[in-house]
Amino acid sequence: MTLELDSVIDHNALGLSDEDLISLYRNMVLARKLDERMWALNRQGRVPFVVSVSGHEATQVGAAAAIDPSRDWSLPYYRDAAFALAIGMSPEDVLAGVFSKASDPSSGGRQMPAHWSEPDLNILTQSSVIGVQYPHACGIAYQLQRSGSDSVVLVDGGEGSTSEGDWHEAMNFAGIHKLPVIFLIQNNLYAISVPAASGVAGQVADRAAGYGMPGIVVDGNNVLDVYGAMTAAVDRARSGEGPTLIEAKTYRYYAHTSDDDDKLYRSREEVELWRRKDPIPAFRQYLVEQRVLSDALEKEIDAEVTETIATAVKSTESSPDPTDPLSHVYANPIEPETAVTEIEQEPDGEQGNLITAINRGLHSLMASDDRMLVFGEDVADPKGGVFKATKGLTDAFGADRAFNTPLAEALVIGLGVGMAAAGARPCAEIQFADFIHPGFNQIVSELARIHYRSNGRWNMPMTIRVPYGGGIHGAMYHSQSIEAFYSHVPGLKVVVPSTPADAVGLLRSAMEDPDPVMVLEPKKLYRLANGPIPTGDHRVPIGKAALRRIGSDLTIIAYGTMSHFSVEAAGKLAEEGIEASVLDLRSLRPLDWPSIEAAVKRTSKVLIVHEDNKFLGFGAEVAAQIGEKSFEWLDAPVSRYATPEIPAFPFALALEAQVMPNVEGIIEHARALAHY
Ligand SMILES: Cc1ncc(C[n+]2csc(CCOP(=O)(O)OP(=O)(O)O)c2C)c(N)n1
Repeated sequence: MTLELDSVIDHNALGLSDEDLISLYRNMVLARKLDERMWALNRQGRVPFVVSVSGHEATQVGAAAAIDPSRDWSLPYYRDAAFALAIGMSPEDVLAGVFSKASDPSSGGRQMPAHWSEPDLNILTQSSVIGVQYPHACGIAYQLQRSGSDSVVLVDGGEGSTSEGDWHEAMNFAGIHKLPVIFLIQNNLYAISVPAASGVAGQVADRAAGYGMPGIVVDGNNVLDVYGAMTAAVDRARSGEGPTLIEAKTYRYYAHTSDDDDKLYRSREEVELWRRKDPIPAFRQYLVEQRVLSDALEKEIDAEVTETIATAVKSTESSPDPTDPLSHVYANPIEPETAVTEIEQEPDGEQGNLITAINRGLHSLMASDDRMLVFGEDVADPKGGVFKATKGLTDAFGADRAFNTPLAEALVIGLGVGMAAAGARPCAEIQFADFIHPGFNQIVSELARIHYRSNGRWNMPMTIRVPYGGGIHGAMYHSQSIEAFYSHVPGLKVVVPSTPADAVGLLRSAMEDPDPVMVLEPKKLYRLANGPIPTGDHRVPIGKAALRRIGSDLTIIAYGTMSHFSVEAAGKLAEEGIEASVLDLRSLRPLDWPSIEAAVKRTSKVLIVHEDNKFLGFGAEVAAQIGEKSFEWLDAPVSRYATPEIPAFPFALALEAQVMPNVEGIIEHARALAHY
């Protein structure tokens, strides 16, 4: 499939005026001179690190000219300084990143330079992680398409990034949904030192065919060629025809970054050869021939750009440094302050099980907020999820609001990032916790730290529902407990309901929270846990534990299935005269420390139970905090009952029964502790 282009090197055919041409030229000169200035600042020891754009100016300036930042979105990568300038960031903005100043609009000095972000220009924050931006672009595009907008999304990267799974997952999704996305790959022949021949099979542009979109190659050193291809792709996207892949062939003149030595892997002859194709003199020549650029105007532009940069360097270098590394971890920081001291009363509601509660909760939330989108593998009707949690949502709310994604977990999370940025309320289902691992990067490196890394300028209100845990004959890949991995991550909130009412209430709180929340659903309890299912806007606050039972001999701290088991165990312990409290944490991050502390003070003995393995499991954190902060109140060492050090539960019931914590085991551990 090819995209038909008219004569792309004739600016008249492209509808560009003389002023447009001069603007393109000035932007290219500005980017080059600023790049050279930044490189010099680095060599003078005034800035620690720079990423160079020199060589890529035509590609980036041509691309920026084809989109409108007042309505279109862009996800530029770290080499995109010329793009950033051309789309509307100022030299001061760029330099504020390089000098890591408080005024850095991208991150307030939190990220390396050239990690662009500017909500006012619809530039979504970018990280250092290669390839993660592509699913974000699709999430934004999905939301734009769904809302009937004719805006488009431009996402950039190097040819090296097209080896990442995220790129392929995004290309696939964009192709399936005919999303208004333009994938612009700046092929400069190297990914740091690795030549494209060793990193890319075939031609990047040829890959488009496999994803049902046009793939075109442009001369990335010819700004008009790039602009022509871009405007055609933008027109295509605006008119609903779908995505385009553009491969711009170009070259970078300096090393990968100021920390790299390109002499190790590129000959000087090769660099010189490419320098002869420098896009700026070539365009200058074109403008002179077209009588658009006179000597006088060229000098004027040179002088103006030089002066602009000098002024920007001066003002930025002396501007204030950032001062606060602790703010903006969460848009809604929650610090539990009061301890629970009474057994939580059940709300009113029809009796039902946990999975029914989740399904009803989702229906209620979808009905009350049309920004909410539910997606994941098999979630759409008629299947409605492998556990039926999402049953009926597609029928009730439409195929655009409750839909199946391709089998690609990084994409699922990455889509949510883009959707959240574009104003949706994404609620993703990961089919089993065991399969969330391909999405780890998108959760930990992206979703959870976007608020922090953008200095609070982007929020990520996304909920991820994850069935987890054992006890259902699920074996090694349908039984895992993943809470320790994710509770470790600042920026993420992690909750675990163990009753139908909590499932509804925590889900609502998660969906209303401006931060990403992972809801771990103990799938053993889907049908085992029964209770009232509240209707209306029942909420369970994030960061609030629940006392399930009160006894004075010891406290069992648990969550999920183990909370359920602990209540049963406490009942049996009472028959032998041991009175145990059961504290169901419900929220792992933030942790309800006041309620734990109150429990320690009340009973002086604590047993922590979880079905993850013990070493560095969540209980280690709880035990450490008790040891640190409440040691004097203890009458016995904190005890932990958890799974032995095996990778996951075996399939055979006879084997699983030996390793998964159970009611009898809780009783034994509690008894030993009570008699300590
Ligand atoms: C996931 C990931 N792996 C490795 C790196 C280290 N790294 C940074 S840039 C880069 C090369 C990228 O090359 P390419 O995508 O072609 O872009 P270019 O820098 O050439 O413009 C690598 C390997 C990273 N940042 N992220």
